[in-house]
Amino acid sequence: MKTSLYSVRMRASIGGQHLTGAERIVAEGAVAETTTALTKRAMNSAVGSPDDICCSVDKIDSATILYAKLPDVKTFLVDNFQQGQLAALSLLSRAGIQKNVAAKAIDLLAAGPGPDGTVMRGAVLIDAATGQRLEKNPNRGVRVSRMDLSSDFRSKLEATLKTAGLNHYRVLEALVLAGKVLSCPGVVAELCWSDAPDYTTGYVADLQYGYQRISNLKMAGDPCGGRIFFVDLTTASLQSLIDYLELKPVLFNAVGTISAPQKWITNDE
Ligand code: WAQ
Ligand code: MG
Repeated sequence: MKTSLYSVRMRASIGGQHLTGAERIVAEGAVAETTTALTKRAMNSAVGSPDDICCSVDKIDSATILYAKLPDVKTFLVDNFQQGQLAALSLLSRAGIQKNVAAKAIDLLAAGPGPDGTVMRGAVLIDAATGQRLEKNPNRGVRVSRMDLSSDFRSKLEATLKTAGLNHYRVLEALVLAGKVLSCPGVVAELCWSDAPDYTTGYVADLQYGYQRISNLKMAGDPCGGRIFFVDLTTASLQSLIDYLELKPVLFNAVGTISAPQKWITNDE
């Protein structure tokens, strides 16, 4: 009989604010060690010791798993975060997001998208056509879950990313998350940068151009960050988008092309 797979999810908070989270899909024999590893990660957060850590484990119906290929990876080097945000604006606009909607989204992440400029636990959903925010709870947002690498592919991807100089765990995790988001019917593009004060690289992802890293999207030391998913409600309903992002199990078993970093060239039309 095939081994059962389990979704393992962790989230931790401090002072009522999101601190860290992670999601994995692992074989039944690896559930215990995975919850330990994720709990350790929360306990060792640079920000402080969490007030609470929540680990959930759910069995996955293997018949519902989508096997998919990760997006291509590009890296654009920018001189400062202002230029990085202009690059994000340009890449979002190329993905089909109107400039005013994209500019508003960038300002929202920079200000902290949660209530009173806080960090959200999940992502903001924005209607790509109108710029309207769609998530029901602006503190929680939509949390993408139930995605991972297939177990025999993990070491291969780690080696590939290492060769490309991208062996930070944040790259691998964000690439997997962006891969799942892009596989969701109705998603047009994603904008992300970390809430970790010392991690300034972020990305814009879309189906055509893939995972496009931008070396600097915020001032070093800035604790704000987040994710915004731009969605097309003419091709998918809000509920079907949320259900897919939260519940559909997606396992990646192949990588796209990984390009060498290139300097961002401004191409104002
Ligand atoms: N679903 C939805 N939103 C999430 C999730 C999730 N599973 N995990 C995190 N977020 C949101 C949440 O609002 C966080 O505050 C925000 O994203 C940032 O999370 O190629 O590390 O874990 O060099 O800080 C991107 C660039 C790094 C990596 C992103 O995000 C690279 C990162 P963080
Ligand atoms: Mg994280």
